[in-house]
Amino acid sequence: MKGITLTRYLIEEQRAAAHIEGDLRLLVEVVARACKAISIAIGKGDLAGVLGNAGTGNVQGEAQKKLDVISNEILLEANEWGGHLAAMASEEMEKPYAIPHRYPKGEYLLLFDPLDGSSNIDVNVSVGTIFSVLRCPEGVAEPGEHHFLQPGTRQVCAGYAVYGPTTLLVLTLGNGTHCFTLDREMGSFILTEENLRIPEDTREFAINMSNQRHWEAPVRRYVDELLAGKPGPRGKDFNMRWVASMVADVHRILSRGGIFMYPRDAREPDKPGKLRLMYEANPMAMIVEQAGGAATDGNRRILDVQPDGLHQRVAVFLGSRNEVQRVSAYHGP
Ligand code: P6P
Repeated sequence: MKGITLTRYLIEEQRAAAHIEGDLRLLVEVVARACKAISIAIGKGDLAGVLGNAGTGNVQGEAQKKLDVISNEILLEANEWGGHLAAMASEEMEKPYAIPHRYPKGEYLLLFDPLDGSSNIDVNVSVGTIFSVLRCPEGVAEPGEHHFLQPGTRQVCAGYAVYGPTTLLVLTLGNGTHCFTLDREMGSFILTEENLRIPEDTREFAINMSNQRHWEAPVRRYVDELLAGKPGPRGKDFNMRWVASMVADVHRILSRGGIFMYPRDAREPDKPGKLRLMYEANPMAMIVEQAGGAATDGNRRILDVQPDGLHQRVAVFLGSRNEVQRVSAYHGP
């Protein structure tokens, strides 16, 4: 398995399963190349003056980091000319990005959170890029926002790059979840783990405990039972991790199991949660399910949610299947 580059993996997948049309292979390679460029930009940090706030806000009303803007531009510039996309959508942009008329269009829609967890960037904690790929509906030359509003089950590809001690690319094309490590000397992503599997049970949970008083009853019950440990109803002790960078928390869960939770809470009762469905929850849910895990919003499978807005938010419970099923069961029918 060692030494297989992303390019070779995609060519062999295309030959074996033919479920990867040529343009999808090109799309994945272009996104991977953009993630390499983002990794390099992040790695320079203060030396390149790319830390700190950009002095602008995004559609979410969040202050943009300089690297949020830089990462978004890297992904747009890398993908707009290749002829594989009909349009793009980003957490950093209110409306979809139309492919300039000077370039050919393709059949895919690319959605991304260019730099997830960017509040961590200034304190040198792992951050990442999350992306999701949908098909553009037949015959649509100028896709609008509504053409993106497809349930997560329609994704043909999902992945993330995590910029940590190493830069990793985790990818699914619907045929398992696989991990590639960036060989910085070669400049290539090398297949380092094929068919990742999330253990069905775990002793580790990830949630921002400071919000505990704002949670709904089922989440409070579930977490209280975890905290009660061996003497409590679960009969075993649990450990907790919270990086506050979804990509880092999800990658740990893919690597050794766990449950990640960002429930809705009373701080903003009109919002169903903090995380965004289209370019955070959906791609992560596909990646996790392809690795044998589960992902719900407490009541429904995340991938089944019919979107009604490009930037809509959703509650997220994902990871080890038996734990996700338990906390979802506490939410009732
Ligand atoms: P909190 C990062 O801002 C993010 O969108 C996710 O990556 C992360 O899981 C979550 O928000 C952290 O939120 O409220 O704990 O800072």
